[in-house]
Amino acid sequence: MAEEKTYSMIKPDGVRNGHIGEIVNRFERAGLKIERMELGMVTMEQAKANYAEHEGKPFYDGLISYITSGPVVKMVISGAGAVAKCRSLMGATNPAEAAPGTIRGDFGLIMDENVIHGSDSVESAEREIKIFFN
Ligand code: IDP
Ligand code: MG
Repeated sequence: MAEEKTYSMIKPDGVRNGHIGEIVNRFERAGLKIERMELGMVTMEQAKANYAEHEGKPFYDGLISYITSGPVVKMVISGAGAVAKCRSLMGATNPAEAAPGTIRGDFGLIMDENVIHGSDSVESAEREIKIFFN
């Protein structure tokens, strides 16, 4: 499995509900390495760039206001197969369907507040890391 970097972000509800430590712990326990980590707001420009593929969808405006609504934790995470490993630890997009034991399954209830973001490919990761850590 190739060494990879991925971008992950604990979303405003995850930070607000006090899950930073638990989530970081899960990544580390899985053997992934936290390369960079920063608590702060997502700017409107970063939000639009990160979610460009969803522009025009019914949930887009809500998604942009949600992701800019409060502090997030921005992370660069590395390890063998880090992109897929991170997505597997996160669980399904909809917390209502995410398996127990996954981050979204354990800490989320609704699609509008699904706790965490993770890049969906190595190419997305490169693009997203540039957006958040220029
Ligand atoms: P992902 O985060 O698992 O990659 P995507 O389909 O790329 O899922 O959607 C990006 C984000 O947009 C989701 O994490 C979620 O916050 C939000 N989202 C996606 N679909 C919906 C929806 O139907 N209602 C509300 N929010 C949604
Ligand atoms: Mg996605």
